[in-house]
Amino acid sequence: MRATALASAAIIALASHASAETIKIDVGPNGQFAFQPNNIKAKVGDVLSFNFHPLNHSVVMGDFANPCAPAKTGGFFSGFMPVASGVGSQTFEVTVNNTDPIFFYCSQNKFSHCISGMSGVVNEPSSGDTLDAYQAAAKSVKSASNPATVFGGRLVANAEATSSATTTAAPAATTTSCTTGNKAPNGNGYKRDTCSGAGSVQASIGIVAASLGMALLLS
Ligand SMILES: [Cu+2]
Repeated sequence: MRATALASAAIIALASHASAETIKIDVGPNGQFAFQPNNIKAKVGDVLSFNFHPLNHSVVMGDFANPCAPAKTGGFFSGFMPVASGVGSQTFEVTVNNTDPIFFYCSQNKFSHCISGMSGVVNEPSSGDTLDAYQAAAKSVKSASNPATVFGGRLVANAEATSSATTTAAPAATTTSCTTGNKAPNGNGYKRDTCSGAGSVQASIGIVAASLGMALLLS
């Protein structure tokens, strides 16, 4: 009996591993402030693939107890993904490590995305901490927030974007470097205009420092 149970467990583990799926979640499709689907069943090893639609959305893992705020421990943050048309040049992919409920939301405050219901859940409890309860509580939140930096997932070239986006292919590398550092805190607007700006600021500081060094040497 015990051996059979162990064997079954092993088979189930193998089977679930072998059948790990990528679950596509559209972020803001058709101009809606919503994730689609927003109530997902996932098993360990599955990958959540967030596919960004126009406007400037993000996805952040939160805790049920604090709607529209980042999870106190662990979690993930995609950064803001400005998309003019079609879908974003990169998806954000998060591997599911356990079957605990995962609440997630969009932290865009322009038009209050999370507060107006832009959130979702993976492995929703059957009662109590439900997505309905999360979204109801979100309505009384003043503003959404997100971590300072992108973490907890991978930015991956979006195959869906390559066919329609002739102009986004080249800037993709710039986007990648921005998301790891400078992009995140600047997400309240609809433009990602600070990435190159931040670089040039650093460059100017470098020049100032060099000039100071020169001045000191010369004095
Ligand atoms: Cu949003």
